[in-house]
Amino acid sequence: METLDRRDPMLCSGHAACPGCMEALSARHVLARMGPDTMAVIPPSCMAIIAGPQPYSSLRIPVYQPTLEASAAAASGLRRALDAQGRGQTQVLVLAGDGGTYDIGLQCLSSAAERNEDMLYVCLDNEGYMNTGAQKSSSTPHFARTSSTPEGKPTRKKNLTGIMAAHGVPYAATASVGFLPDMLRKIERAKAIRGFRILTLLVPCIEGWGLEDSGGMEAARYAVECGAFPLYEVEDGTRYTLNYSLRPRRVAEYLALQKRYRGLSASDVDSLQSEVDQGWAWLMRLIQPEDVPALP
Ligand SMILES: Cc1ncc(C[n+]2csc(CCOP(=O)(O)OP(=O)(O)O)c2C)c(N)n1
Ligand code: SF4
Ligand SMILES: [Mg+2]
Repeated sequence: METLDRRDPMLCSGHAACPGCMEALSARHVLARMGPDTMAVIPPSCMAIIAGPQPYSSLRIPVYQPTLEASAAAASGLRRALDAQGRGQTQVLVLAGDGGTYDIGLQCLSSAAERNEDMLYVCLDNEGYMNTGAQKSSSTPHFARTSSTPEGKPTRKKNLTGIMAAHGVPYAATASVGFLPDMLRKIERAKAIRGFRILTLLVPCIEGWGLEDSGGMEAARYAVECGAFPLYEVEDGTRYTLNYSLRPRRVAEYLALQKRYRGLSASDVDSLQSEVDQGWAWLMRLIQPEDVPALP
């Protein structure tokens, strides 16, 4: 499947991501699908490092770097300015990390969603404050070791997609570069909708998760396959659709790929499995029966 224009990429090579980074790969696909008539808003994050400073930006489109807490407000202002110039067709795309989304930017994200601002907000969720040394965020999963929770995070990961769907926004979805056709379809779908849209992409972090340089794609697939990161989409806050209904792996297999869970006790592994099972059961209660894809 040819998905990227290699002759004229929107994210150029030579950028500053770690080798094997799933965030750069995910962003490259998002940008390729959004096309050149797009303006990006990128708060402080690994993505801001990957984009780099002007005039050396690795992106072929204009980039506005606001403060960490202000992405959705900055994107709202950009949207209004473009509309005032008669450029309603230009897409406003936020590429923000989980710290800037689940935590520090949540207030203005919620406000922008409530106003149904016309933007695509993409959360590049690597489950921690990675570019400042892998501290925990409220997206970090239970028990994961970070530089600020060296004995393991004592609380669970926040359910961002559930929170954003509860705003009744036109489109909220999860996606993963490990399931590329599904992710590309969701980008296209979100691009075609007007109003507030949010995609949360799980991006395994080589450094912060303690993965092999070549291990990002495997972790991206295992996260979905064990049910820790279900693929689903929500329209207008009410219609939930599950996009991958299988669960061929145990959570333990996913944890074993990552050094951030090294030495986890068997009872903690069981607890995590139960939490993932509870999250899955919550989702199943919201899915309309006809939306569950048949097992192949
Ligand atoms: C209000 C505020 N607090 C802290 C910082 C320092 N800071 C810059 S980037 C960053 C980490 C952001 O984490 P995340 O949004 O998850 O992006 P990632 O680095 O993981 O890609 C922090 C804490 C800041 N710029 N502004
Ligand atoms: S720290 Fe993680 S997310 Fe950031 S560039 Fe490196 S691998 Fe990518
Ligand atoms: Mg992060």
